[in-house]
Amino acid sequence: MCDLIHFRLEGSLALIGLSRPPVNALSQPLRAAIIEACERAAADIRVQAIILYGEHGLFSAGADIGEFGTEACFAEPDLPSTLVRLTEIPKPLVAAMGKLALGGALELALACGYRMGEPGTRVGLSEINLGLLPGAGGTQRLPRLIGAESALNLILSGEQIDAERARMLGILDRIASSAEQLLDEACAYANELIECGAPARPAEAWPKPAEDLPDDFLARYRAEHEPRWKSRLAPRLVLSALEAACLLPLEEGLARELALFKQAEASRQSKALRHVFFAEREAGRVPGIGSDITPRKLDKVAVIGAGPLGAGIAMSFANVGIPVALLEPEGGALDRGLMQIRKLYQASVKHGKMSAAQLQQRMDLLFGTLDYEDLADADLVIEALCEKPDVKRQVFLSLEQVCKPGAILATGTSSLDIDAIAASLGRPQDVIGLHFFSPANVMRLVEVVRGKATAPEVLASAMQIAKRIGKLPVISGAGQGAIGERMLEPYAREAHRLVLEGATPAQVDSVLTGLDLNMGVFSMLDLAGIDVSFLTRDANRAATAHDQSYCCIAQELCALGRYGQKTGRGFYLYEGQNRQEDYEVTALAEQLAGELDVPRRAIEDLEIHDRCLFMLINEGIQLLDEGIALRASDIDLVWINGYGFPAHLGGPLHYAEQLGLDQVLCGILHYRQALGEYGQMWFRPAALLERLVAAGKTRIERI
Ligand code: 3H9
Repeated sequence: MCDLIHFRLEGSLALIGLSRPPVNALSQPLRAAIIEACERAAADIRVQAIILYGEHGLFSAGADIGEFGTEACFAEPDLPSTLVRLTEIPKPLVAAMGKLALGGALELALACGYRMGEPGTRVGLSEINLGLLPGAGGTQRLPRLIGAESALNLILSGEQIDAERARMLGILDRIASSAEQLLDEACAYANELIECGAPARPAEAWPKPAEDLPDDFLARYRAEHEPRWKSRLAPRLVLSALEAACLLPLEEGLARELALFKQAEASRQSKALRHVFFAEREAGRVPGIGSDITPRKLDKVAVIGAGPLGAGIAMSFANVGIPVALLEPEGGALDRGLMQIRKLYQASVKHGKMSAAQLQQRMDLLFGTLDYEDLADADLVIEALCEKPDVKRQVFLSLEQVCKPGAILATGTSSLDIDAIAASLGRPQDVIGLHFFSPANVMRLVEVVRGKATAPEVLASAMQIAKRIGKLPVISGAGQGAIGERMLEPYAREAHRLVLEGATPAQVDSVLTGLDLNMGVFSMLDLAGIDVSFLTRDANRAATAHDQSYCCIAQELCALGRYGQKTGRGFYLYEGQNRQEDYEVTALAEQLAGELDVPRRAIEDLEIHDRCLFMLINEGIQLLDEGIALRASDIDLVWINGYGFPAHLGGPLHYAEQLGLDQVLCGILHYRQALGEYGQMWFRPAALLERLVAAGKTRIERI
């Protein structure tokens, strides 16, 4: 038997251990080995029951994602037929599911007649996160086990549920007393099955999965949920597969599921989401930071600034049990910040997401202070104040005086150059940027900004602590803003200019949300505060002074005190939850265009798409060329997780590859000509884009 399987006999039992670290992904060789082992056990007259388990504890993370899009995915034996073969074995199969059974792994367990977990086991059909649907029987066998409605919810959410919930739903028959006991207790279970003459597979709990549901259940479900799916394909295919489970015999349902799975696997959306999956794993690898670098111990954290951003950051640490000092120079603001945190936790208690005792534990970890001296023993200090260079400089000078040697001094700046901050201090090696996104207790992304002098172990520590608090850290080089803000600048500039030339904010936003972005530029600016982006622009005024039209509408709105949602008026008018177009903004655009001699015209949606997106993409490619971003995929992660770019488009640079790099270059050159002086000013293709197209490359990489 090959290395991928450990096979042994114990009395009347055959024990088949999957051994393909790290996660027993069900690649073609492992599938072949599973069939071979199961058939050997089936043919052995001494064997009366078979146990499948994970040799190193973990059961399996499902199909091998690296095989999708390649011939290996359906190379014989493919997963669907492997599992059909297992269901035909006339002896009871018990899946002993240690730690994790996701996607195809849960389908493997569903092909076994009996299933057992341990207290820490998590199970789920997570294919939807990869733009797929379960393709090896999950959409057909799960509804027959737990009913159509529960199965649909599990498949569409991609949620991983714990062992107890899996048992309540009927996915697990039993839970072992501990992870260590799982295999022994699975053997005992199998022996019981033999003793009582249990069939190889028990009767289906839900032979008619939709029996207790109204006839129009699926149609209503679709009507209710479809708006949230936007243009995603996979949820729609899941519904079709569930419909098959409800209407067709198993064999026909499996055939239908397979056809739908193949459609999803071949789709651009799934390709994009698979790109995102591997991008997330890649982002954690930092050239030059290997296992020889020991991160510093970070047990005590301090956050400066109790505004919404600082409060959210403080909560992220308290949520994982790390004590946090929250400093605010003004007592009233500190009280408001702490109160806000309590309110957010109270809302979680109300929604059943945490207990009152947990709320208190977290509040006990938060310590409000007005005094810098209280930060003397902090291992990591994160400044989260407004984007005013002088304020930040002053804060860092204070920190330098009070913080112990070796403490990491982090700035949460989105737009200032951290090298300039570090240069004014005597310990620049301890300075780093940690750019959180609001609301920081919810948003996953943290840009970890590496200054020229940042010590490798400071970088390693920052990456480690960000992961510890459940964030996705992405490394960026320093400059006027990190990856996200640098790209936001030309994208937002173009949106503003389009309004000056004749588009409306609502038209621009609807083109962007039509692409499935969470928000358009102007809704985003209104939410974040036009005054906040004013400060960012102000810090970078010299670089844009040659263009008088540069974001001039936002400048005027700011001067009028129209800061966005918080003042009830910005690019839009707000009344309670309602947002309306504001014709005064159009009038303002007309007036400014007249003053600046910018001709106004009707603007096509395609032009809005191309100008905003091509400028975004071009800046991303430029950042890669400058080495600010380590990888194109890091840029995609920043925009997906920080700016609401749809993951099923794979991020802006993956999207550019789908559009065709030559098309993007062609578009930029077109507008460089078509927009006259303005085009000459801003539509300059990144040198790397030109090199990539000249070299006939279709992927974005540094060359
Ligand atoms: C499916 O099953 C389709 C079927 O219905 C039908 C088929 C016909 N494949 O994340 P980590 C690698 S769709 C290949 O860093 P963690 C991962 O790349 C599949 N590789 O660790 C990494 O490699 P590296 C449904 C995989 O502890 C290493 O394992 N399944 C797979 O934070 C460690 O991973 C899923 O969607 C895989 N399936 O998280 C599960 N899984 O070290 C996807 C992991 O070289 N996986 N790797 O970078 C996960 O959610 C997480 O990886 C997991 C571990 C929770 C398992």
